Amino acid sequence: MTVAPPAAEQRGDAGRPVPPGGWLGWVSTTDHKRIGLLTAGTSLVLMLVYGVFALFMRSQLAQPEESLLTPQTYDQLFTIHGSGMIYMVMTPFAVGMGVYLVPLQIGAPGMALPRLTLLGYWLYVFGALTMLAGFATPTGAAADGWFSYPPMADSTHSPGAGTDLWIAGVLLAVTGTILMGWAVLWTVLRRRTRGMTMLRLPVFCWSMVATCLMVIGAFPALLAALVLLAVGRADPSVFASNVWNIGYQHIFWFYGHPVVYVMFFPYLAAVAEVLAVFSGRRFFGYKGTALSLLVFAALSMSVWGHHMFATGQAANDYYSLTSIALLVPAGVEYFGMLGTLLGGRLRLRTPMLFALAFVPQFLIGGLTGIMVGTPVIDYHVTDSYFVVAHLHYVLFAGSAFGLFAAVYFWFPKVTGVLLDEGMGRAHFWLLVVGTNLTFLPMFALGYLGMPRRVATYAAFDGFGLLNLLATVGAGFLAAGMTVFAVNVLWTLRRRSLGRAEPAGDDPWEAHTLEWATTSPPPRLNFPADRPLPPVSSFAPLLDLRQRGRSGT
Ligand code: HEM
Ligand SMILES: [Cu+2]
Repeated sequence: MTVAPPAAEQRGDAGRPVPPGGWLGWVSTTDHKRIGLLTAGTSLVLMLVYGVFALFMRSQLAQPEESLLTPQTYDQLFTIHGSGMIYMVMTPFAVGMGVYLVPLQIGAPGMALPRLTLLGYWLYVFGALTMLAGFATPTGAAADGWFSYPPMADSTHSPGAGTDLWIAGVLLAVTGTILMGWAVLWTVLRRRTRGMTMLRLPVFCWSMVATCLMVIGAFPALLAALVLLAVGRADPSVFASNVWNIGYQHIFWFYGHPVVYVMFFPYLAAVAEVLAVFSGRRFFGYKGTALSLLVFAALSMSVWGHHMFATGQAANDYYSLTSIALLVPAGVEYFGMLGTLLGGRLRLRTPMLFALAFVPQFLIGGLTGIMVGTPVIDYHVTDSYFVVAHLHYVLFAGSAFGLFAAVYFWFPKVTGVLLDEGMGRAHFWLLVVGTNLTFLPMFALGYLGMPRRVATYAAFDGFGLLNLLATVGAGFLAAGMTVFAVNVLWTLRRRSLGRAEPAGDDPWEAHTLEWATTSPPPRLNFPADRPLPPVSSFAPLLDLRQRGRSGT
């Protein structure tokens, strides 16, 4: 570990009292690095919890007429699994990465609005706990699926406290996410170092700008939907007519579609940074990608009705047109990634493996998204396993692979030591096999007509073999995630015993400013005795090396 030179304490935030040490120092910290780490760490722990729920579900579905779980338990598990993964894992981790990385990447000593960020973190933690508390009530946790549609979720059909706790939990956590989103956006706008114009922001920072704009623009709609649901549970007349049931869907999906990109941009951008660094090339198509992220964010608020084709209450032509228009910015981003790889000298370390797998796997998610965005196909596969396959290709085979690319890539920056490469590779291969074995058969299952959200199926349905394959795949996933957890804990343990080799400040020859400081960075991010390199592009460290090589 490197200790910050005392001079660093005097930069930028001079005069601020030195924070308390120990655990109190952590829970009350205004250091963006600690808040970012707390957020990311909490999300990873929750990912394992909700992952275990998925294993129970997959075991239940391994063969027809299985009775491991009651239908009631199954409903609770898929609801908390799905809503947990979305509200409490993939979204907060994405924003948490922003909290950690954005100030470092723009050369700032800290966040704008650090206390608001901390409040956001605590709202998120209490939200996650509140949602899980549903399991401790007599009627169990919420069981209405991650979008909690009325009338299913009203007090007549879902009388227990589980749904109320679910509403409160999501409300708290999402409020926290919104606060963090404001803080990250404000940081980009207000705290950039000299020379860091908006068009020199690293790709990851651009992804956070677009992400935070969506968080701020669309997430409040979810709060409105939740309030509507809570009011409707207290006063059943609200949902007595179909108007507000459909109204709820409109408001919900105004949030529900953009959140997909919130769980996509930061991971895509992490992948973009990894691809560039590990091919030794500048990211290709920078301006196009930055622009396409903004276009994407704007368009994202106009496509929500594609989740409602089957209701017959949304303008199909309009929504399928806007949905398919998303192909354009998505294509720009894909060309950026492929163009970066082309002609690069690839170094296949663990972060790069995850980034490379992200590219084709996410494509499967994206292309099947175009399919379900087309009403004629959607009518056939809606509410079937095809949708389950599609959403897991996007969120797991895609975003979660980006998440792991990010974890392996930035781990040495955060901790000063590298994760073990052997275990990293084992994790990677188990995940590649497991992901595709689990989720590919589900496309076929959906096509054959297996409905989603059913606790079991009959033997004569003929879904047995494909489900068995999917469950075997889940076993690979569980093994892979165990290796990952062991790798992290083992590496941190070795570090605290002083046995892990220091990674150095910039082990990957990276491009952006966070690698210009020590690993881990000092409290105010950049040692005062070490001037920041000049910023004349979005890859200042690469510029420095190239200038060094050409001798200028
Ligand atoms: C980042 C990781 C993941 C995310 C974001 C995610 C998200 C979701 C969502 C949103 C749902 C739908 C819940 C609903 O309909 O209300 C769901 C269902 C489900 N997921 Fe995941 N999931 C993830 C990982 C996994 C993994 C690794 C597995 C398998 C081992 C899995 C297995 C399932 C199963 C079995 C269902 C229930 C399907 C049904 O009955 O309709 N998920 N997930
Ligand atoms: Cu959508």
